[in-house]
Amino acid sequence: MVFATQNEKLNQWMNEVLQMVRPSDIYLCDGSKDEYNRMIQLLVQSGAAIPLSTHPNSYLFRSDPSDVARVEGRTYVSYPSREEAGPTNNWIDPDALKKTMSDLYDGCMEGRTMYVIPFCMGPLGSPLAKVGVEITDSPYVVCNMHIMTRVGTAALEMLGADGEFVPCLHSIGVPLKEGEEDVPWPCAPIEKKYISHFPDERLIWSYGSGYGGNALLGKKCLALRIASVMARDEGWMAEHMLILRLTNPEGRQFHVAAAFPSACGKTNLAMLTPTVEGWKCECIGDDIAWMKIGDDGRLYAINPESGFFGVAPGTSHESNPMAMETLKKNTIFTNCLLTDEGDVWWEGMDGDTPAHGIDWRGLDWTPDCDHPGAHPNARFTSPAAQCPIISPDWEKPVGVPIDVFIFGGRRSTVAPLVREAFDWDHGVFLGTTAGSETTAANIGAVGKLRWDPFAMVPFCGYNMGDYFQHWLNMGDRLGENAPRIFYINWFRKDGDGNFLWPGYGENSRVLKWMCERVDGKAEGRETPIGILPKEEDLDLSGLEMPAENLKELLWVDADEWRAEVPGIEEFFNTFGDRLPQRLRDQLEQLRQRLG
Ligand code: O2Y
Ligand code: MN
Repeated sequence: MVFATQNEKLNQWMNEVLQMVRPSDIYLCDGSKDEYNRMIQLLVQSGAAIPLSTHPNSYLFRSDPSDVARVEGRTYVSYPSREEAGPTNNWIDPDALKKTMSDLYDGCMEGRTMYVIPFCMGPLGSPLAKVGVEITDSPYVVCNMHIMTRVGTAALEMLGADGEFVPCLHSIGVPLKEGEEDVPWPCAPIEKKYISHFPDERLIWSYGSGYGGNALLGKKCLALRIASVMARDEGWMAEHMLILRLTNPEGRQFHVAAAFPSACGKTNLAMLTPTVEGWKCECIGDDIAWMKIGDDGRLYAINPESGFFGVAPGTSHESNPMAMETLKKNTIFTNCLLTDEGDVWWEGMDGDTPAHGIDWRGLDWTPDCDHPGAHPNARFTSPAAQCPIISPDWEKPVGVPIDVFIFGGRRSTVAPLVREAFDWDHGVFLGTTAGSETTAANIGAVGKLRWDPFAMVPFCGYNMGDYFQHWLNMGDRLGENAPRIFYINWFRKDGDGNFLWPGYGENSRVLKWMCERVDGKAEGRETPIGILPKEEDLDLSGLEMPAENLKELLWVDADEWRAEVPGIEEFFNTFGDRLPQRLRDQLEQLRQRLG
């Protein structure tokens, strides 16, 4: 081996991988700026990265058209028994999966450099932080990991001689034969892609994709799928949640953690610009929260990431001005349109649509093309520290104390704007029954309800029935210190198909009501499905909204809710006897309250 670290276990693993993948070179990342710049220059020279004229130190990448998003169908959670993975995960027996993947990994880095990326998830030195080491043959992954995690020497120091780390093996799966020319985005065909998790071993093996969550293994693979298992075993929580801080005009701080299925505006809420007078919002994280009970009995949250991997289309100064500021420099763009001025553009951005550009596939594009210029899952990777409203405490090692949990989903009917759970068990019931209607962005029928408990279906590393029980257990331990739980729906529509609620910054009005509930200042109104604000409880000052809209937003129709119950029951039955009895009891209580 060319180098060794202080950590014998790491040395041994690197050696094993080295023998298997047989790279032409090996490089240990130190995490420095200089390293990032050298790597980017390499990518510019190879034609994979395009420097932008308009954003300092920022680059555009175009992926292979077959490699544009997380591939849930090729993502596996591998335990000796299928039951452990549960009904929401793809499963293959670990021996069989390892055999298949070992054959693929055999010589897969020939002609390429094997990069070793030590990284830390969570602020360095935090009691909640975890170390991972990703081995990859993709310099694009190295650059993205630099932004999304704390890479390099500091992570190795944290690991020390006998610290534990999560081994994350990644290959794009395209060895380069001598003299063979590379392509800008090498990757394997779909049937050879595997995003595999071996939770019993705390091990990740990813093959064939260079994109996002398939390849930046600290994010969904480690910080959610593997971490959710660690959290269950160690008594903490790894959740698919943004974290934000609200400060009221009197200076009292409230910390909120919120989980939504995709396409519900999670990044926008994480960087909210409040419209409600005197309230301030700070961002702590936009995607993942790790939470542990502190010495005072409260639940403390950290953001394990150090960057945002945000979806570009739809991001604008109207929907998310803070994200637009964040991505002005030091940003990697993937699959956006390149304008003739050397800028990036995507559908839903403010301003004029460019008359001409080069689309995400590298082809000439004009507005009359029948396809978008940017891929709908085009991304920006930006340092979180660049967000103008990043909280000064976003890297506080102990985290921030959570007051409020929010779950939500996209429903055009039935679900009101906001409701509060009666208690913890009812809140867990609301999280379990979270779901969204499918939109044109999903595959399949539009408008069909898709269950996504806690927005964790693609990310829970074990049987979700047990995961629900873990939530109940955490509530038992938190007791009176448990955060209050709310459920929102920003997306209710009127009979003509128009959204009833303006959304974006106006969502601060709903958050204000939640904080007032925590503060004991807002009374609310009991309904069979939870506690709703009375119409006068919501601060709508300065907002022009017809009275009938507000009525409809807060309307609870018992008949409509009774019609929901069989669907919930059917969904619950998919978990068999792993579904906690306490959740069946909640369903029964709902049925009774509805009469
Ligand atoms: O397509 C991908 O690989 C990205 S998915 C993603 C990225 C950032 C935050 N959340 C998600 C998600 O799928 O929840
Ligand atoms: Mn996410």
